Amino acid sequence: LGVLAVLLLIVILAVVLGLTLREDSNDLKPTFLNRCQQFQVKNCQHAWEVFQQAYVDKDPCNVSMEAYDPFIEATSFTPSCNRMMFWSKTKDVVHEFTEKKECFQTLEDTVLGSVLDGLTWCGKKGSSETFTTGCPRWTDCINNPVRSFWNRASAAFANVACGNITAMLNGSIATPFDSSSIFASIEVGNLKSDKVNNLNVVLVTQKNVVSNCTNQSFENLKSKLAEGIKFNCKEVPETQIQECGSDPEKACGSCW
Ligand code: N1C
Repeated sequence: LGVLAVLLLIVILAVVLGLTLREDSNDLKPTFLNRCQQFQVKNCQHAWEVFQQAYVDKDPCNVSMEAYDPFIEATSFTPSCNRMMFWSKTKDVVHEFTEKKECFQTLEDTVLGSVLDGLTWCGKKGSSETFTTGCPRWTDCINNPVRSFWNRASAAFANVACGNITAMLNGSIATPFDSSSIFASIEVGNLKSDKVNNLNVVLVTQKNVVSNCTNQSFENLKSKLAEGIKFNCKEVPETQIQECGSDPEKACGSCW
């Protein structure tokens, strides 16, 4: 009886371990659905299926931005004018701030950006599966599923932007407006002058300030902005942004 009990225990352990490992090696779908359900989306299962169609059964270096068009349509959202926040090389400070204070909305605060933030995925030719390992990295090839997604989603976010918009850029690097970034190469060119009045750059500075608002790269930014969209820039210490985020008394408009 003792031997049987031990055998049974081993079988149970093996099954439990097997199930956990399986979920670990392919956890994109549950993560996607869980995050999707935090938003008022009617049909998250449908959104998942439309999303998958962009890259399954395809060479993972040959997925275009346009492949995500149906998914972008399925998750369309209403922009909150005057509250939209763009960023480049400032991901942590931006999200720490938007999480604490509901002054601004980044792409990751919408269902479209939230469901895939921080994740990696790809398909394979001849397979109907989604993989989360062995996928091309960001620079391995241009048309990889993750990069094409962020390019497409960012274009959609910028396309509907309206009112006064804000962008947090990094003052601790030599080129805060870097032409290879998504902000520079996709978002700025997709802003529409009939909807956007002002682009307010918040240049986040740390102890050692490397660039200020007179940085040469901002000339490049201004030249890429559609005529009619005004440009503003303000240098703001990172500590000031963090303090304002944690201070419930501070109004959104008085942070910088
Ligand atoms: O290339 P970036 O920044 O300029 O892209 C940031 C810009 C933001 O304004 C967002 O609206 O583009 C949008 N965006 C995301 O929302 C996003 N979430 C997560 C772009 N990239 C995003 N990621 C991941 O961050 C993505 O996988 C890529 O690798 C980085 C880009 O960050 P960056 O170079 O600081």
